[in-house]
Amino acid sequence: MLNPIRERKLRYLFQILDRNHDGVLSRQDFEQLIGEITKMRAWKWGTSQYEELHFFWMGFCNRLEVWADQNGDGKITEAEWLWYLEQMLDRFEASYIQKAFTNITLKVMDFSQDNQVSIDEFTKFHQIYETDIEEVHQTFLHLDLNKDGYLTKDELTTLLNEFLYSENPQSPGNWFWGNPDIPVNN
Ligand SMILES: [Ca+2]
Ligand SMILES: [Ca+2]
Ligand SMILES: [Ca+2]
Repeated sequence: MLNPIRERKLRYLFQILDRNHDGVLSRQDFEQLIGEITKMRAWKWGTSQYEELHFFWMGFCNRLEVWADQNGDGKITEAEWLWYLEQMLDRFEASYIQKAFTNITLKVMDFSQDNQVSIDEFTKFHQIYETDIEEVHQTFLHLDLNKDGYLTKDELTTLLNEFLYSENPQSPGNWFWGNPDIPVNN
């Protein structure tokens, strides 16, 4: 059984990934996500950045279709998502997925390509989600563990790990995808 704090975070992540808001995850959501990011970054089809982003998210989508979609209807329900993650996160492959995700996330947010994410870059990235600017700044302050004004790969690695595994309601990584206290719709 997933601890309630972890379950709440993973349900929150499900909602973020459900880009077309139809209550399930499907290829459409991942195609839309890739479209949103590549449009924002002006990454053209065929460039290495586009390929890497596409490879990660469609690879993740394929994985969900094979391992999480229990009834094979091409739609991952929230229950299937939680069932899959609970098992996958305890397996060794989880560390590979986390590493690939951290690398691609850093590239997506690092407009200046100096291998770290400033608050301006972070804000620019969150325009995709139309998140309130105050909320974005508050999120950044939680995530910037050493308070130097930048998110580094080490920080993102620690934060993602906390998001996925921490059962402590105070862990900064709970903020990885924004304010974790926003209620989850049913
Ligand atoms: Ca969807
Ligand atoms: Ca940067
Ligand atoms: Ca920092």
